[in-house]
Amino acid sequence: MISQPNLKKVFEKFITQGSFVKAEPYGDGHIHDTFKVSTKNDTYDYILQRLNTYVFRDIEALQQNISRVTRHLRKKLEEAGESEIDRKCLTLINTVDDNVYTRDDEGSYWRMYIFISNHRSYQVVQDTLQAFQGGKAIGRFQALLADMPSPPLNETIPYFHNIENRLLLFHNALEKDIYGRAVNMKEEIKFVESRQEEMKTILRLGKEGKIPLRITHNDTKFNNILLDQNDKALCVIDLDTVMPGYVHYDFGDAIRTAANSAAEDEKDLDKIFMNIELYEAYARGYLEELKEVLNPVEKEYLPYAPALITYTIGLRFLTDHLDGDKYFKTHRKNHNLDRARTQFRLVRSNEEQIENMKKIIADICSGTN
Ligand code: ADP
Ligand code: GN1
Ligand code: MG
Repeated sequence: MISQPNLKKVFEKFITQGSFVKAEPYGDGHIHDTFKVSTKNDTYDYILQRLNTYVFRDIEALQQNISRVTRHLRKKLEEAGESEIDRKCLTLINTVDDNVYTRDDEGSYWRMYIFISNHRSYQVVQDTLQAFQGGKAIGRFQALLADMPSPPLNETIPYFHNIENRLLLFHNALEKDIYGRAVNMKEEIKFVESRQEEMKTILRLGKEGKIPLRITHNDTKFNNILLDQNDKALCVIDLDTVMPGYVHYDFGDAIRTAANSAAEDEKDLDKIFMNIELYEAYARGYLEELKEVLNPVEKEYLPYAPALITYTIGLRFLTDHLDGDKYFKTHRKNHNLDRARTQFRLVRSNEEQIENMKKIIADICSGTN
């Protein structure tokens, strides 16, 4: 943990109207060190982040993407005549030397955003209204980014959701087994291997040209979707992985978290299942925004996306457990292993409910319900 005076010093490298009062760790992200800065004599409070350079190797390319994406979103919201735009899209703060990030004396990279005031953020979704609004938020986000002018966005993490890449990294880590942890993962290894071929379906459809690459968010965990005080869609945050992808990645990751009956790291696996009502509510919100845009093959395969992404993220947790917890922040022993087990239980629940999931999407798309 970095000391308070340093946070004040970093804060002061950014251009604001007011002055620093205090900074406190904020939120439940797994990647960056995030602080909320409270101010005085300023319209805003701020989110200050020390960026994770193990995960993001090219900060210049990362910040260039975020700058382009946030400027595009702002323009679209302005054109649509929206009010309170500072709460509806992220705003990067410039530094005194006219950049969108800075470095401290230790060489760490920092960026700052306006703090989205009066928002609600959920680790576990409580009702269908929240799920529906989450779906609207991501659907709208994708629709607003559809006409981003070229050039294409930088790939901030190459092959991020590519399952062939993830399987390769897993098998490499398993072979090395540096920390001798594989011995406690026999069930999980069997689970991974039994499904590795079928999980390549979306990638195959992409290679065959049946589903297009679009601009997707790629990290649609529910706590990256902020709702307002009435639980209405407010702002999609955590734009680090916005880059070309398949819509299934965003749909799948959102269902993984929005329709999970419990937390991502719940240890009691009997508590883990996909809540089909939350799935339906999210899908309705999402497709209300995108039904006219997606092609028939994209729609047909949406029901398979939750299992794919939940499996992929489970695989990443397991790989990080083998690697010695270098990627995701962990807060207890075997945290990544617990997370992986939860994901795999959820995949089973997805699989058990696939017919229902298909019917729901088909009904929404044909407008029969
Ligand atoms: P990570 O990649 O580590 O998940 P995020 O960018 O998602 O980092 O930020 C972590 C948390 O900080 C978010 O889940 C959210 O609670 C909070 N947060 C991030 N940006 C903002 C913002 N502009 N306004 C309010 N809260 C924010
Ligand atoms: C990370 O950044 P955060 O905490 O919202 C990760 C996602 C995982 C998620 C699992 C850049 O999301 O890919 O799905 O943890 N982000 C990155 O909770 O790897
Ligand atoms: Mg996040």
